[in-house]
Amino acid sequence: MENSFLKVFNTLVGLIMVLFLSGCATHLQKITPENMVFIAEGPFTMGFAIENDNEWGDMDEDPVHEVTLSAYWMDKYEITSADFAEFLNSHQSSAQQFIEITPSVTVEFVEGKYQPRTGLENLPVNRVSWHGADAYCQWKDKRLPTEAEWEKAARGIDQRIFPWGNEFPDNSRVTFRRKFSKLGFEVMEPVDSMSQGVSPYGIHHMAGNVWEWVADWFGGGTYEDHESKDPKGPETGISKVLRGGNWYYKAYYLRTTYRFNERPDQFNIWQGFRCARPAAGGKKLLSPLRDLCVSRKIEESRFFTAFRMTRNASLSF
Ligand SMILES: [Ca+2]
Repeated sequence: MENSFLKVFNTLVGLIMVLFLSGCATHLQKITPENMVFIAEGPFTMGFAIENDNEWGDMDEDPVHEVTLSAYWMDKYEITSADFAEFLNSHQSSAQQFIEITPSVTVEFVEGKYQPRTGLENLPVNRVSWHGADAYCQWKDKRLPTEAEWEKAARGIDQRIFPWGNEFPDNSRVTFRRKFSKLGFEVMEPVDSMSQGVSPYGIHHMAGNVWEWVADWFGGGTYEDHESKDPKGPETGISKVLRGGNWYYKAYYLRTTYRFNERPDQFNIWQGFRCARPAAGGKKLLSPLRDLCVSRKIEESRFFTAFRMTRNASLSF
């Protein structure tokens, strides 16, 4: 009798665990119709400790500090050539401020109309200025993420070095050390690909593919006297921040904390972006389960991922 009771009890406990874990999996994959991912209000650690044996990290990534962000939504994917062509066609009079069309751009201009190059519809748009990225996000009723929002979306709350964890990059996780002069558009991958390289929130290509514009002006000393709640960076500046590295760069630049910058009117082959949106008040109801599930995913990642970054690895950038 007692054994029967224990069997039933154990079965029920097992069933509850399965339901919980599958609930987490479903919840982690939950996205809005616009392919955005919810990131709950809360703190995370920003920056990189530059005093380390591998001599990784630049002065502007220091000091490491805690930042608390309000809840927000982040695009799960980089903006594609098809997305941006649609925007350009509705803003043709300003289009030349937003993108510079060359043979190495995934968008082309044919017979008075912008269109994605055939077969490249799901690749990221590239050679976009900051002004183009900013205008696109506003057109979608979104905005560029702040630098802090971008970094939290890339690394979560456990200070990981790359979006997938601390393992050294390879081309199964990230477009990495590829040359456009050799591979052409094959340096890039579709924006929804490489699921092994997603961030703790399931966001694709936070490392590699195209560098991503964010809202903030760049300041080398921004972290010295940072704001701890929803920081927005310097009030003005000369250049805007880009994050995440691109297909060409070495591991050092693919780190979640690396800060690049460029003038907002500059066009380069590797410039793309994604958008964010502040969360509406009611969405905070999702936070407790979300945090629990993300924490569980991070613990799994820690368990299964050995820290393989060696001193030799650091010599390869
Ligand atoms: Ca990217």
